[in-house]
Amino acid sequence: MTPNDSAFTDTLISRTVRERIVLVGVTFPHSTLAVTEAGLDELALLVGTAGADVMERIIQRRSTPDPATYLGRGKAEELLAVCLAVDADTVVFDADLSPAQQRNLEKILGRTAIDRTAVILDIFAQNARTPEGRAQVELALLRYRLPRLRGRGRSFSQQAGGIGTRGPGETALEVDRRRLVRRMTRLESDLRRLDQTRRTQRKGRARSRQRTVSLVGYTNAGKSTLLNRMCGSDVLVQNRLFSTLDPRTRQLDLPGGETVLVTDTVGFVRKLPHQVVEAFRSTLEVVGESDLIIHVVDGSAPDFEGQVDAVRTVLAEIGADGLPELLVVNKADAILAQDRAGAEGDGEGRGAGEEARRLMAAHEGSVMVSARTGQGIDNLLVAMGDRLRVGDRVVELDIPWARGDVLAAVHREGEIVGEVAGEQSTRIQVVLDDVGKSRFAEFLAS
Ligand SMILES: Nc1nc2c(ncn2[C@@H]2O[C@H](COP(=O)(O)OP(=O)(O)OP(=O)(O)O)[C@@H](O)[C@H]2O)c(=O)[nH]1
Ligand SMILES: [Mg+2]
Repeated sequence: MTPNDSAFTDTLISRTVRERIVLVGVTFPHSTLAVTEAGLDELALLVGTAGADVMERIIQRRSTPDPATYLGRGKAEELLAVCLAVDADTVVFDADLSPAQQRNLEKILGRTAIDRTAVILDIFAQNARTPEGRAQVELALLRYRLPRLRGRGRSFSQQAGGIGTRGPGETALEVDRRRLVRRMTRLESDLRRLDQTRRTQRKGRARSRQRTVSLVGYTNAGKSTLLNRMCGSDVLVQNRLFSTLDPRTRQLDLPGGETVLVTDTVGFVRKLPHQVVEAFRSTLEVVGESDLIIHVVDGSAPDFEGQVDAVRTVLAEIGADGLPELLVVNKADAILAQDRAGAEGDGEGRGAGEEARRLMAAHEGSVMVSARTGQGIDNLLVAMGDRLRVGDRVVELDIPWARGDVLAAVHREGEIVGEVAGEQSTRIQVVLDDVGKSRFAEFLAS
């Protein structure tokens, strides 16, 4: 892998002026203006995280997207006028643009037109740190860009370094599309190799029956802060979207005496691009294999219920929807502050606590915490232990003295509740989960 081949080459370009952005949303008949507005609010956050400024936003109502330009022709002209008025560099659509729509829009507007996926990929490209994270992001970028190469004129080349254009220069890409495909194949095989290594590590963990817990949640919900609070670690925390891309695992002792491994991973967002989910599949597999999912919700966010749904959608996409889930409403301190402000009469954020309590009432065993102040963390640790133990059962095993290996394994993998020595064998009462139970099935006492 020579550095020049990498899609990251251009991310090093420092932009002295911040890009000026116009956001575009479209409301279709099955949706509402409020939903479009919420989508644009979030897109504005994403754009801000990517390092650009939103100058203006426009919304159109349509029955269906225009196949050529997404917006209607007239609205596209109006958009051009807005771009000229605010001197915008780039237009960002809160939708998926087809490569043809993107090209046509750029022709009409004379500036870069990109979609939500491009913004998310851009943030990922800026945040990727480890070789694996970088390879995953680069692959996602290339998969997104390959169908968009043809005919994107050189007229935008002076804009190199803007959102959605960082990475390999257009000309270079046009020159050798085949080289690009080769690069993708190479990345895929690199990732497979890294995946293999991780699988082996995971097998080791599975053998030792170390319990694994995954922190999942909407981006910026406070997952990394919570991991740091629980495990006394120092994972990067930022008030930015997608600050964590690479999974971090820490060991945690629960009050019940169990030791578990807690993994913090990439945050989710509405309409997480499928290129991202695909590229991060191996990372996200960790989630699918955990014994317990801790779903962290930012209870102070305006639309946390929508965020909960978005997280569940992604969980289903990665096959992790059937796992035991513990709902944790985070930022209790901020919820309280919002309620106080509401009570003092400015109406801002009124009822945040009430809404959070409603969500918790709908999820048995959920807990409210503040990862920042530490409030509720003790309860959370107890709840984790309880939830992990639900899957466990006390079973009785009859193990012949001759099988010292099995005896040792049982002591290692289960919690011994009682043991009675017999003539030929020893009878053990032990807490085992379903996996452990099936492993020692042949020694189950009748
Ligand atoms: N008020 C308050 N802020 C919090 C709390 N927990 C986290 N935050 C803040 O929320 C922001 C995001 O925190 P992170 O821990 O980085 O969130 P994350 O879920 O790991 O985010 P990504 O990795 O970007 O998906 C930071 O500014 C934190 O300081 C909390 O309990 N109360
Ligand atoms: Mg994080």
